[in-house]
Order: sequence, then structure tokens, then C-alpha cells
Amino acid sequence: MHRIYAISDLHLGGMPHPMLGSPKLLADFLRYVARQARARGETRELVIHGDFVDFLAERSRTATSASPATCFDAWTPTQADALAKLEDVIRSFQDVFAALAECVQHLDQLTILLGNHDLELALPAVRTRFLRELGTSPHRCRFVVDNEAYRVGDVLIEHGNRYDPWNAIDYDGLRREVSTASRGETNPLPMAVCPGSRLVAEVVSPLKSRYHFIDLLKPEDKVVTLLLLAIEPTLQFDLDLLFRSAASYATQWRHAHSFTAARRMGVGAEHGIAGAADGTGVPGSLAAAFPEALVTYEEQPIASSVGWIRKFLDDRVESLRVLADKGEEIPEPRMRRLQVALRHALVGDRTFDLGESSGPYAAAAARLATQTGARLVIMGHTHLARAHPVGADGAWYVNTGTWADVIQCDPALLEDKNLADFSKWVVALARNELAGKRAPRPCYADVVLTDELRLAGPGALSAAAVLKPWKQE
Ligand SMILES: [Mn+2]
Repeated sequence: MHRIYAISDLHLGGMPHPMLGSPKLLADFLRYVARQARARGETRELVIHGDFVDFLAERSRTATSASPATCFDAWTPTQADALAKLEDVIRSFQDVFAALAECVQHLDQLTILLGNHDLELALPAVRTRFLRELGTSPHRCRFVVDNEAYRVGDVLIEHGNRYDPWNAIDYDGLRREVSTASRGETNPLPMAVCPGSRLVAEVVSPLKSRYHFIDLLKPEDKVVTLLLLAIEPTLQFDLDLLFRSAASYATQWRHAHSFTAARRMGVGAEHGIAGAADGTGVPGSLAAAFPEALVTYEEQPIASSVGWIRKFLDDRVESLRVLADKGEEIPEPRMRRLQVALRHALVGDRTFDLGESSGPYAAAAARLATQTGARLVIMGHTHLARAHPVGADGAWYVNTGTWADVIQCDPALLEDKNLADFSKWVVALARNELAGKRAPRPCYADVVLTDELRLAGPGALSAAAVLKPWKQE
């Protein structure tokens, strides 16, 4: 029998306000896995399927400019810089690494898949340092860094960002980065950085010193963009440019990598990135609150270096934080906009991309099950834990959520009629009064396979059996 524990979206990094607000919970879980008694002949594996170390949340090593928009890297420019970031993360989360090292001693295998916040883990020197910290070797720790879906018999595991047009990774470019880094060469054709990573590096991370909760809003896509605009209009996002460059990135990615091949083989574009990257497909209530998002943008190639932000963090009165600090009234139309945007970002109403209960991710899981015969598809990325059947033939989709904190908001506050209470809650949030507003909800997948790597028996899956909340013992 083979037992898989799978966790994702740990987001180690980003001191002094880390997304992983309760590292002890994670360390306790890893020690629990280490201590668990084994059945006779049982082999055991821990899979961490993406967004383990958050390189996007770590400050740039090369930033010389005082502008907050250049203090973070959407992709760390050198291997030495990535290594320096990893050293800082190891130092900041010593107990988690110690617990993982202990856990690894009791595992037959540790498997690390990349997400979209930890691409630097693919770099050879970073992997070597990581293995040294865990006291293990490449023989017992497998890194999947080439976008292959990770398959163990009936189970297929991936991070899930492939189905998110803002966060799909240019894996051919990453392969060149790894190849040249392994030889001390410079990559002649740098990897294309996805719009989601640019949004984090250029907007979300720099905003975090003002709003400590800001990087808990996930995933970084068009909904979060609209929300950021409502929180901080002084950003003066060039929404048109931002959405157009996201659409352009997705189109180029399709053409450059999978889409052309898919067309030659006579299959549709949905085999690559799913959903639209531009302002189309935004749900009605959100579109009504943000009429500028309704525009459909023409696809044109746009240089990835073009700035989206015309003005960053101007301390004029519009800033939610400035108004909150002064105790000034926030105009009702603005509060309404914020309420609508938060409703979509927090309640996880992401059904607008493909019309499915979990949006593009569950739809992709159903397709993967049909295409590969997998019975269980496990993803992360959305930070929304899910476990339900998908497709017609009884396959399951599980999303392991996140170990980072999530924003806790009473759904009643997001109703139109409760705007006054919502305003109070938002003002406190903007002032970083976060007690009771952010908390962890960690989950892990626990999958038992037969020696033949099959799920035991038909109908053996249930949400409670596969996806478990982690509670402090
Ligand atoms: Mn992710």
C-alpha cells in the first residue's frame, strides 16, 4: 500500500508580515506525518504541490531605486539572488524546515512540484541548498520542474495555475533559465514573466507595508486587480493596459508553446490555458461596479516591460488607509464598489470562466480525468479547499487550499443591506487591525492507494476521507 499526503500553498516568506501566519501549525503537521504508524509494507510519500517558498514575497537583492514598485522581483534575476532569498526564508522559518527534515527521514519520498510563486526552486543551486537543509538527497526528493503533471497510479497532481491565464508559466523559458544557470551562462532569451507575478511584484508586495492583509487575496487575476483598484485608487492602474497585456501574454503563450501544437493535432485551445485573461467574462455585478472592466481589448503584442502604473502610492485623500487614519467618511459609491469586489474575491465566486462550480479548475480536473484515466485530480493555487466529484465517470477533484492565512469575513457583511457594518470592517482592515479577520484554515489530502497504485474500491472516495482539515493536536 502507498500513502500520499499532499499539501500546497505554504507561502514561506514575506517577513515581517508573512502570509504563513501560523508556521507552528505546519511544523506540527509535518511532525505528525513523521510519527504516524505505518501499516505493514506501506510506503509513504509527501507531495508539496506548489507555492512552497514564496520568492515573490521576498525583497529584491538588486533594487537600487527608492520606488516601492521595484523592490520586488517577478522573477529573481540571478541564481545567487535566489539563493540569498532562500537563505532568508530558511532563517525565518527554521522550525518548519527542521520539522520537514524530520518528516523526510520517515518518508520513502518527498515530491516537490512548482507553483507560480516558487519557480526559483527549479534553479540547480537552490535545489542543492534546499536538499542540504533537509539532510536528504535527490534520490529521496524529486523535483518536478518541467510542467509534467505528477502521476501516481490513479492520482494526478498539479498546482493548477496552468488553468489561470494570468499565472500560466512559460515553462520553455524556465527550462532555458535552468539550463543556462547550470552552466554559469546567461540566458539569451529570458523567460516571459506572467502578468500575475508582475501584479504581485509591482503592486501587491509593495502595498503590503501599508495593508498587511493585501497578499492574502488570491489568485492574482482580474478580480483581484479590480479589488486593488477599489482599495487604492491612487495607484491609478492603467486597467486597459494591464488587461490588454494579460490577454496578450496568454495569447502569445498559447501560440508559442502548446496552442500551435494543439492546433496541428486538431484539438482546441482549451487544452492550454483556460478562460479569458482580459476584462471579458467578469460577472455581471462586478462589471456593473467597474464599468471600465467591461471593455473587450484587442489582442496586440505588448512588451512585458510596459508600465501599468502611472502613479504609485500617492498619499492624497483617496487612499483608503489615509481616510481611515483621519477618521474621514468613505464615500458610499466607493464602499459599494469595494463590497462587490470583495464579495467576488472572498466568497470564491469564480464560476464566470467556465460556468462550473469551481470554475476553470474543476473543469480542467474533469477533462484530465477523461483524458488520462486518473480517478483523483489534486490541485492547489486558488487557496479555496474543495472536494467533490467531477465529470460523468465518478472522478474526483480535490483542492488542498492553503496553509497561509485567509481573510475571514462574515458573509452577511458582504450583503448590500449591511453596508454600514461592512464599512466598519473594511476601515479596521485598512488600519491593519487584523485580529479575527485573518486566520489559517489548513487542509491536507490523505490518499491511500493499493500496491498497484489504485484507489481502494469504487466509490471509496468521500470528501471527508480525502481532504482533511489540520487541527492542532
Ligand atoms: Mn499559486
